[in-house]
Amino acid sequence: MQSLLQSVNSPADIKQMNIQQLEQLAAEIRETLIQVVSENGGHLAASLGVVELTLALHYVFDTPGDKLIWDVGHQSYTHKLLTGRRERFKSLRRFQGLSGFPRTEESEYDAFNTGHSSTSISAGIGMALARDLQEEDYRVVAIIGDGALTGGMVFEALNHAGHLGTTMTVVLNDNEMSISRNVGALSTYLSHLRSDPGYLWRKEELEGMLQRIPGIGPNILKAAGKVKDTVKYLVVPGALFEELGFTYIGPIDGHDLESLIPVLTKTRNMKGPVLLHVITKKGQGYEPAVRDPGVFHGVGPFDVETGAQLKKKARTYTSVFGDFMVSRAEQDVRVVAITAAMASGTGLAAFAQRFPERFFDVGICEQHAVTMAAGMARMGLCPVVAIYSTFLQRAYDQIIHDVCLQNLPVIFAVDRAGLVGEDGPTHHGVFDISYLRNIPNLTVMAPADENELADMLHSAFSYQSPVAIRYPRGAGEGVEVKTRRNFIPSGRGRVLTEGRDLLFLGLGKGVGTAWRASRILEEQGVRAAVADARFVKPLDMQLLSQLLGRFKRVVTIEDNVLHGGFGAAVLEAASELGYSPQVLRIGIPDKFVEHGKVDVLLENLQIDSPSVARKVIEHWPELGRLAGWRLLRFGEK
Ligand SMILES: Cc1ncc(C[n+]2csc(CCOP(=O)(O)OP(=O)(O)O)c2C)c(N)n1
Repeated sequence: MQSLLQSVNSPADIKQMNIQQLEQLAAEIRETLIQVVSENGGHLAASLGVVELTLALHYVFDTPGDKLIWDVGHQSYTHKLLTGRRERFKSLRRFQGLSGFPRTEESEYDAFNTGHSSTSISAGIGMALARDLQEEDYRVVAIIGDGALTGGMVFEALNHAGHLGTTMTVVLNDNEMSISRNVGALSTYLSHLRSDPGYLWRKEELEGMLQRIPGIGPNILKAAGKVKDTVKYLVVPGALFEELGFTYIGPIDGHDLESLIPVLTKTRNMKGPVLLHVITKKGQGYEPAVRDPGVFHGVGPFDVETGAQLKKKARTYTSVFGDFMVSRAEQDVRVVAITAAMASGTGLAAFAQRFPERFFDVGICEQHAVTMAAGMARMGLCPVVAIYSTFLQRAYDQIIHDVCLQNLPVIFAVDRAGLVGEDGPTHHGVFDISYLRNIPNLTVMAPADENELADMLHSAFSYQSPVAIRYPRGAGEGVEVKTRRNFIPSGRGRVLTEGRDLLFLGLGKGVGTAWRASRILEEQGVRAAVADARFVKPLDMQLLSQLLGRFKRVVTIEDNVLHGGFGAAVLEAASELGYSPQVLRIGIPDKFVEHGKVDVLLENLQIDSPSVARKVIEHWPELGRLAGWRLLRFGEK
């Protein structure tokens, strides 16, 4: 059969197709998605679930004039294939290739950049208001999952949209899944809507029945407002959304193009806010993904035949955290664990199984997670909140206002700190040191290896004040995690190797980089001391004072932005201590870092070990002369 996908260069090309052709196209798209993601890794299950929905949206709406806003954006692969990016699709998530999320810089069809969840309705309202004020004529459609619907911003936006009455469409893509199974009362509400196709009919029947009751009949709906509300909540589909001012349509089968196309065409001409409830299956069309949508939510390279992942699992920081939590909870009944829809990503799955009554998945609600933890700490529990660095940005005020201002002993396990790789700029965790180290009462630390992470977690429980421990994605340094835990006093760094010519002061992953750079320099006769700062707040002022008294050349290394980061903290401390060393700060420059493998990004930013060693010599040429000409060349390929 001739490939249809090969003939699609823009959405205009699908508008001529009939349903059968669209169905064939859907099958070809699925094949492409599976093939490319099996090689590059990516968000497969969500994308497979919206193939027909995406086709129908592009069939009915006129993009890029009409605006499609993909919430989170991880499900936008089909959209990319249909909007002129088919030939580049093989480069998905690769360095300098297509992004895994919508990017306005990448295509005029991407109406808004997304990556963090629950933003699409707010952005859509903004666009719809701009359209009306500028007297333009286009449609705005926000496509949001039932998982993303649990985020607080969505409620703020729904509340506002209903009040404004602005014309826009919200497509609720309901697959019952967040990354894991969706949680919350709203999720239960949606499942009622899903499971009872007789709702519409029942409502009519019930109203008819009420009309017939003598005495109360005709007036009941008017007179007994409360009764009506109760009845309505029970029987009108989508009453919750209707009450908020939306016209609710659905639920409809999101894999059936024959329903999707006419219903979307109808909503296209409706005034005011409309919510179309679409039911889909995560992973649709690929058995392994349907069977295990959590694993195939964000998956590494895999074997298409079996669905087995190709990379062997090395011991990660995340798993060290997960194991620590289980053993700590065994010893201390006050320990509770909180996640914002990332039970498995944060390593808390085993904890959840073992201690279900002490495990809380709040949905995609980072703010709520933090303030809830504050409440628990206030009452004597020991809450540990595990949130990725990038998503913790959402809860900044809650960290300050609800936790730190009351000096409550909440422990923040800040996973995915530093560069995260293929998910790119929306997901890199490169700001947390800057945004946390200025908060009074908060201790901020970063382990140099897996064992240090376990020791830091262990120690944090004794500090009796808020603590944030930030650690990177993926495998650690390959260090054994000892069974005996060491207590690390607050604000105590350590020297790893002595040296003569310069001091490397590393934080977290920066310690390993420093160590490897020092080995390269050592081979060339330059002797560098290496210290593991461990704390960015409080800094070890005593150790710093000793070291700054001995070293004029200091290199700080971190995987946070340089602005306001660890190196900046060291400069401030040096100034306070009355030292003025020559400081070379290595870290993330003042720009958003693209996607790509972490190693490739580090090399590209010249913050990998060979680049650091080379920079040291460029910065202090006298060290190069000391060691001979070869120094100027190392790091070159
Ligand atoms: C603020 C924020 N927190 C957490 C995440 C991680 N995350 C990405 S997708 C996702 C689940 C989204 O579920 P849903 O919206 O239903 O989409 P589906 O994948 O089921 O299609 C989560 C928790 C995120 N992107 N943003």
